[in-house]
Amino acid sequence: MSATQFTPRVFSGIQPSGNLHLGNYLGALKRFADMQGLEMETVYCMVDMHAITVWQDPSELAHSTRELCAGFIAAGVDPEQSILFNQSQVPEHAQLAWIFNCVARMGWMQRMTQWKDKAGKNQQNASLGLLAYPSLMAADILVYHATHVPVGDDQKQHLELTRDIAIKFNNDFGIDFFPITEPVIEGAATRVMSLRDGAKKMSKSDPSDMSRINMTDDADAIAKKIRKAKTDPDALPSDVDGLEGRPEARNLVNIYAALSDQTVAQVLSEVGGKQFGTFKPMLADLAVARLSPISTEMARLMNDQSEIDRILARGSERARAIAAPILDRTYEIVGMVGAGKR
Ligand code: AQP
Repeated sequence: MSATQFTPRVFSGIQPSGNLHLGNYLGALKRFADMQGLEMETVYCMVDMHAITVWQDPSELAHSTRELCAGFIAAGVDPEQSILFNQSQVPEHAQLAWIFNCVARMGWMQRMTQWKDKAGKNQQNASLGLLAYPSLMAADILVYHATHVPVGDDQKQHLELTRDIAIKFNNDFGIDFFPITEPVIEGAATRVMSLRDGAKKMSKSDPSDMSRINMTDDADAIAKKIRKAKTDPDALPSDVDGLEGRPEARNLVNIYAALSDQTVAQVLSEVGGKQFGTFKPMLADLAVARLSPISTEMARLMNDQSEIDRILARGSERARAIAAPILDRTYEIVGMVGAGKR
């Protein structure tokens, strides 16, 4: 069954694993806020159960979850218009993930790039949860029968696996029950790269803080990181083809385009021919103008943590109202006695 036969619904999530950065903002949060205007129900989640697939200090996990909630709201996600909650308060995610663990194949999980990158050479010591991560992600999406999933480019493979799980479940049980979800990977900044290495994705876990712009960085830190960002000696090109083979230049131009809501071609028509010594201060000013109000609002929201907890509890109730009947019907399809009586 294609996603078009279901009521359109958006789902996406972010791990509360600290160091929320510009890549998370441009690849995810900003787009989550924009999708609220598209007349689809929007469901957004702090995926704390994904975060613990690698070690998290308990008090830091709680802090990061609340800070991420503040980040969602400060970036424009309205907790009334959208359903905003943390994953562990909606047990249907884990319950459906178990069913999917029994549908998905080991080989599918072992092929995932993120598993290979994060487990590295030490696979025997990685958590079982890290291997099963994509199965929980499929459950996050499909427990809402979500049809559209806005994510950064790095999540493309996991979304393909979500589709494979839905197709296999539907085939195994001879029923068109789960939608075949559409990934929404669009815009100039679907893959924001490290400021220190244009071949590496900007990431929360990069040991170098200079590699990323954190959403909590102040204006001085943002300007310093952009000033010190790795570049090449040439001037900026005037057309998109001129960025070929220049990953660091491409990255900074992509960031400028995404922050200013322009295409890369529009940006290059404005800045083509300029040296980085001129372009970097322009980018720093733009980044500060866009991010400072967000970090200020995040800090304000973090002053009232009981309000954040209330928002998450209310969002979880609303999420469960959608997820519980879908899980119940799944149990019924699978043949679990007692399903359908809740
Ligand atoms: N660099 C990025 N560019 C564009 N989008 C990005 N996303 C992450 N990094 C970039 C998008 O942010 C959303 C949430 O991602 P996540 O919470 O699953 O975290 P992640 O992808 O694991 O983020 P990191 O920073 O890369 O964390 P670590 O270092 O722990 O692996 C997703 O939509 C993702 O695509």
